[in-house]
Amino acid sequence: MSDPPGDNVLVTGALGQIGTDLLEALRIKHGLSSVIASDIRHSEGNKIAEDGPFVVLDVLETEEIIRVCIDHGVGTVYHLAALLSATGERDPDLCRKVNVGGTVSVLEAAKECSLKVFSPSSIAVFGPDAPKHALQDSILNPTTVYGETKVTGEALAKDYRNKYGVDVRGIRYPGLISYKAPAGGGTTDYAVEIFHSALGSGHYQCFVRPDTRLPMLYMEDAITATLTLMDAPSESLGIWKAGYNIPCLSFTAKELAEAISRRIEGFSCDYSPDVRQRYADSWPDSIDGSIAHREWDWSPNFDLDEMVDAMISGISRG
Ligand code: NAD
Ligand code: AKB
Repeated sequence: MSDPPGDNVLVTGALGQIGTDLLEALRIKHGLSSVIASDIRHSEGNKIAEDGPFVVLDVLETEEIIRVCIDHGVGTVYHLAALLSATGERDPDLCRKVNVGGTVSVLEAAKECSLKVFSPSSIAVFGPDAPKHALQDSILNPTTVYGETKVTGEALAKDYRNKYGVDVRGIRYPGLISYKAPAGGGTTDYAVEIFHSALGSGHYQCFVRPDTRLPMLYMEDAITATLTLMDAPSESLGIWKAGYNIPCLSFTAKELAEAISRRIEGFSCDYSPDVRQRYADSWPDSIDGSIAHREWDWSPNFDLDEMVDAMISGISRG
């Protein structure tokens, strides 16, 4: 493989929930001008993206990705552009197009320019036939189109590694909880929205049942996991490097609401499940992240109470 165009970093889908936090962390780590944010949308209003280089980039345009990488001396791509589960199930064709097509474009650019790639997967790779505590090698039979695109993404990553030597790494992120950007149209969005409602009106109408238990993680932990994986020496990573289960939290919607009630007097939550309940029910309650822990030595810092405290103080600070 040839040398990459440079050492800079490109983030696709940078205006989204993860991109907003990851961009900030990458700019602290590598320097403001070394990290190029990109999205199909313009950056107006996103303070973090506007602070450094930004390009409008559709991930379906392979030649454009290659041009940006050459022009900006990029060596590593964090590929976050995608449609999440709720939005994806509303428009399955677009979900396949963006999630699978976008990943192919980024991997083609990586092959062409010798780029290292981070391409996230999701706990949505699992379906109802996986154990409720899903292991790294549990069966992948998702019943959502979004989940199918994530299984395909992991398979593509393995294929580009085996055939072309592209270094692609990924994490099966659980539901991520953060306050710097809104959640982007997923099933786990209730775990973010509930905080804004609690601090705003004092009431939240939750779109899943109170006993809905899912794997979750505070965003700061997800960012350190991502950077730790990308910094890990290649030889320490085994066959799962395209989609690691990671150690994370697991709690029900009711447990989350109760943790918030203990901190915000008068907060109330009622439950009115919609179609997203079906997606949540098809996913595991928790995942086993012991392989990730062993291979690249990572575990979360925030438990449920610490996450709730951090969210309330983050939103309250504005
Ligand atoms: P998000 O929806 O908040 O952000 C995605 C971004 O992609 C948006 O800013 C959107 O404008 C952009 N985008 C959409 N189509 C595009 C295109 N054609 N070209 C360029 N940009 C495009 O999503 P997120 O929560 O930041 O998720 C990022 C990645 O992490 C996705 O692959 C998602 O599946 C995965 N993930 C997220 C979570 C979570 O809880 N946030 C959990 C598991 C996996
Ligand atoms: C979603 O709910 O779609 C995402 C995910 C778990 O992949 N947060």
